[in-house]
Amino acid sequence: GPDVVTCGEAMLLLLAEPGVPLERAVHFRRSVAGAESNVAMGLARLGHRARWLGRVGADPAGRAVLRELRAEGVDVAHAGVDEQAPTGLLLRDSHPHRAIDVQYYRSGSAGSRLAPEHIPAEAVAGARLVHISGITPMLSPTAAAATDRLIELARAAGAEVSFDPNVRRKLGGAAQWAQTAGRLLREADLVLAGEDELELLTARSADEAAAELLDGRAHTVVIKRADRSATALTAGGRGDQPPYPVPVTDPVGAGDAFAAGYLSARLRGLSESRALAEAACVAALVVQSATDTDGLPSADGRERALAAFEDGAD
Ligand code: KDG
Repeated sequence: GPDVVTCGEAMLLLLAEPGVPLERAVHFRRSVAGAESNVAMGLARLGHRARWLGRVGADPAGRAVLRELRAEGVDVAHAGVDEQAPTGLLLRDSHPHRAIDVQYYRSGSAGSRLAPEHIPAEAVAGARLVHISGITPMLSPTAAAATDRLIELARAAGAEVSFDPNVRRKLGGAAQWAQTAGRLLREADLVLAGEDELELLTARSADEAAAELLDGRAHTVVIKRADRSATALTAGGRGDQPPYPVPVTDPVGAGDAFAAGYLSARLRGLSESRALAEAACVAALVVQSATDTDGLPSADGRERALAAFEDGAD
């Protein structure tokens, strides 16, 4: 079985040629988007057994998504096909110095029709970690119920639950995010969240939110900041990680890469400070290339990059 299970909506990504606004773009590159499938891909590249759960349509886009995930070594044995609804589509452009224009074509998609009955217990059996994001429960009430079922199954399997809110304002208003993803924050053993996300979801400062979560179920809260630094808070104290200075080509996917880097280190039993360094390293590699996933390193690539970053810091 897999070490890690993720669950969400994977979409076909059409990425406009660099620097060209979406409505002017002529050439598009086809790739796969989806925060949770990105994390699965990141972990698979780093050598872990990662499974993605979710639904695609019975269409060419769905077959392309599953083929790409499979080719990356992601286990899609329990991914499903919806005969009645299309695969979600994401159109975006890419520019290092302005906000990226993201257009979703996903309402009523196969992925958003995910429901609890699509998550069989055997899909989670044996997993050490289940990673979820706030996107999935925002897609539909049935997808929210599927997320709850996954958490129940994780508990039954003795797996840890990690959670990244992944707030995307196009998917709902602040109140809806606070309600839906706010609840999941309190269900997670490990939280990886943006400072602004913690503020939005809890109406408190990120430090106050983290302290409350640590008083509850969470053993670790990692706060990611706009300046790309990160802080891990645990019962034992705090650790800070500066960002590795790299030129940013395409920032999308940085959070997923950070999660994959961090979770990989924790799965390997490494220290909190090493996990933060690996997370920052994997994120720094992803933002230097196009798409959400092109720059995701192998374990060897991560080691070489970390060594180079540490050299550069001397
Ligand atoms: O984290 C990157 C994601 O935002 C992207 O892949 C698309 O999952 C996605 C979403 O819902 O925005």
